[in-house]
Order: sequence, then structure tokens, then C-alpha cells
Amino acid sequence: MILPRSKDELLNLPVFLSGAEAIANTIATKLQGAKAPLMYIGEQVKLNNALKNKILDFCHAHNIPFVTSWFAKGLFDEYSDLCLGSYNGVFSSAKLRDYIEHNIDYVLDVGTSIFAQDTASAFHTNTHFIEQFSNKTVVKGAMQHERDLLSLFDVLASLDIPRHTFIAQNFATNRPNENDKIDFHNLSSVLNQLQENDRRCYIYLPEVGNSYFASFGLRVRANALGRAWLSNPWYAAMGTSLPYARVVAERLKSTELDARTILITGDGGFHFQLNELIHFQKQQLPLIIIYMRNNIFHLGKSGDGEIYHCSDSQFDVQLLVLAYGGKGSICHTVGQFIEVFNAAIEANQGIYLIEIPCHTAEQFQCREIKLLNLYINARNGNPEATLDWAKLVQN
Ligand SMILES: Cc1ncc(C[n+]2csc(CCOP(=O)(O)OP(=O)(O)O)c2C)c(N)n1
Repeated sequence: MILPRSKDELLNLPVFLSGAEAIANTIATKLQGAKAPLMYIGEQVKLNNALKNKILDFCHAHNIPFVTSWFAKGLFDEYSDLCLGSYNGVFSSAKLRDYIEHNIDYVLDVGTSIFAQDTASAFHTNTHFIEQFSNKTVVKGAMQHERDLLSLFDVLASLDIPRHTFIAQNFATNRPNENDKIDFHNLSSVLNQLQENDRRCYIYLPEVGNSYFASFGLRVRANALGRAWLSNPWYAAMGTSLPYARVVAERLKSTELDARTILITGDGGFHFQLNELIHFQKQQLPLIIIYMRNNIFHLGKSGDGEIYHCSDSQFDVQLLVLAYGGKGSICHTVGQFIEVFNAAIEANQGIYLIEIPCHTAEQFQCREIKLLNLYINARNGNPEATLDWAKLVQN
């Protein structure tokens, strides 16, 4: 086997893409005829900063709003005017759905998965408007480092494409009342308000479990690390959020970026990666842990068996963080959470664990999980759920 002599040789392979002009011209013609175009960005862009920047430049040059798939969440500043957040059919917020499903007339779909994966396609509920939308151009990279997509955007940048009119949308969520119970149903709204009013970027590490689904409601800021939301997909093994958080915290420390590492986790997923905590203590890495405590493995639970009891009401997680030189608090209300969270953000020192006692009642679940459960119940033939789901989809 002949290996390249250097890394540069690998990166500079010739681009055999004779059709770039033809594709770019088609896109330009479509954009010229469109009144409300949209760029839909997928996971191929996740590890390619150059491509991400070219897409951003293109959108800014022509005033084209963009939205990511769920798998590409965390790449862009979701508080900027052109970034509409991440879209996933019926699982998206009502305001985002309304804009996308009633306004757009052309979609440029860039770097989405070759296979329609269920988490990114609204769990195959047939409610993913973009997936079914016909006036769409789909471009997927087939070369190393997406060099074909990079050259396509170079050609696009040289073409005469109009600047579109786009009126900034307001996707802000209401701030829950300070006296409300804090739980999965309002966690993302509370964090969004806090992030909106804070110039420091919160880098979120949601663990697989209810936390993963609740975190799709988060609005994230861009930062120099390139990602503000990192997680394994929901099928993947639990147990990576703390190692991911460690790498993020190490990078923040070495680059002196004014951002914060924020882990959101269920108790089950957290307990079996505790071995990582010692490194935060040894390296004096700041970390905020939002510990959603329900003493069970809740996501995917299908019975009341002992097997789901991952913790015990006697277990004192506050003493555990103390052992690692950290601090913690228990928060029952939105007001308590805001106070404790702000103090931890300011202090930016060591481990700070915010324990939120969580209820399993439906009213305290996040919107995404409620919808998923409704859909599963409808598919299982529950008559009430079938009716509710049909109503929801019609709307
Ligand atoms: C290693 C591993 N075991 C099991 C699962 C299946 N699984 C996905 S979510 C989940 C429950 C998560 O419980 P917890 O961390 O307590 O969070 P909760 O859903 O209760 O908020 C389980 C068991 C998995 N993804 N990975």
C-alpha cells in the first residue's frame, strides 16, 4: 500500500467534480425565483469548520435564513437573526414550525445524512416538512473533508444571486414564573432566558435520557470551540457526557475562553461515569452539573420493575460532590435555580452540582418526550392517543 508522504498531501487531493458549475447554476436559478428560501444544514457540516464558515458567509451575503437538523445542533449562534435553530417536524416549537411550514418556498439542503435517520426525521412520523418538500436541492458531500461541497460554495460565491428580504423572527420562549416547580418541562426555557442575558457562552453536554430530549429546546450561542451542544444520539450508550465535558473544560481552560461547561444529566446516566469526576478535581476544572433526580432510569422505562431503580432516596449526592471538592444545592423552584445557577456561572470554580428533584408525571416532562410518548402510544393502538396524535398532525 502506498501511503501519502504527509498529511498535507491527504488534504490536497484533486477535486474531481466537473458538475459543480451546473449544480451551482441550478441553485442560483432557484434562488432567483424564490421569495423565502431556507438553508437546511445537516451533520456533515459538524466537523468541517471551513464548510461551516462558507455556508455562513453565503447566508449572510444573500440574507438567507438557515436551520440545522437535530444532529447538527450546536454549530451556530441560535440568537442571531438568520439562524432559526434546529428543525424536526412536529417536535419543533410552534413558532419555528409556523415559519418553515407556511412561508418557505425553496430549500437548499446541505450535508444531511445519506440515510434518513429516525431521530433527525421526526421519528418517521411523516411530519418533517422539509423532508417532504419538493422545491428543494439536496447536496451531500461524497469526498474527504467535504471538498466537493467546499468547491460548490466557492462557485456559488462567484454567481450573481440576489439578496433576499428576510424579517427576523422572534423565537424567544416565555420565562416561567419564579415560584413554579423546576423540572424537565421548563428547564430549557429557564436556561434560554439566562443564556440570552449572558454574553458568556454555555456549552451544553446533555446525557442520553430525558436530558437529551429536553435539551433540544435549548437555544445556544456560537463560540470559538465551534460547538455549544454535544451529545451522543439517543440510541447510543449512556456514559459519555462527563468525558465530553472534561475535554470541553480542558479546552476552555487552555484557550482561556470565557465560556462555561454545563452538563445536564439524569441520575442513572451520571452515576456510572463518576470515575471521571476525580479529573475535574485534580485539574481544577470548572463544571456545572444539572442533576435531574428521579431515582430511576426513566427514559424507555416500560414497567415498575426493580431493574429501573437506579438510585435510592437515601443517597446523598451533595455529599458526593463535597468529596470531590465541589459544592452543590437542591433546587425546587425556578427562582432557586436561577439564583444558584447565576452564582455558579460567576464563581466558575470547581464542580458545582445543582440537584433538581424530578417528577415522572406527564405534566413535568419536556414537550419532545410528551410528543414521542403520544406517538408511540398512538402507534400501539391506544384509541385516545391515536385521536390526539391525528389532531396534532392536522394542526
Ligand atoms: C449504557 C446504556 N445502557 C442503557 C441504555 C438505555 N437507556 C437509554 S436512556 C436510559 C435511562 C436514563 O436514565 P437516567 O440517566 O436516570 O435519566 P432519566 O431518563 O431518568 O432522566 C436507558 C437505560 C443506554 N442508552 N446506554
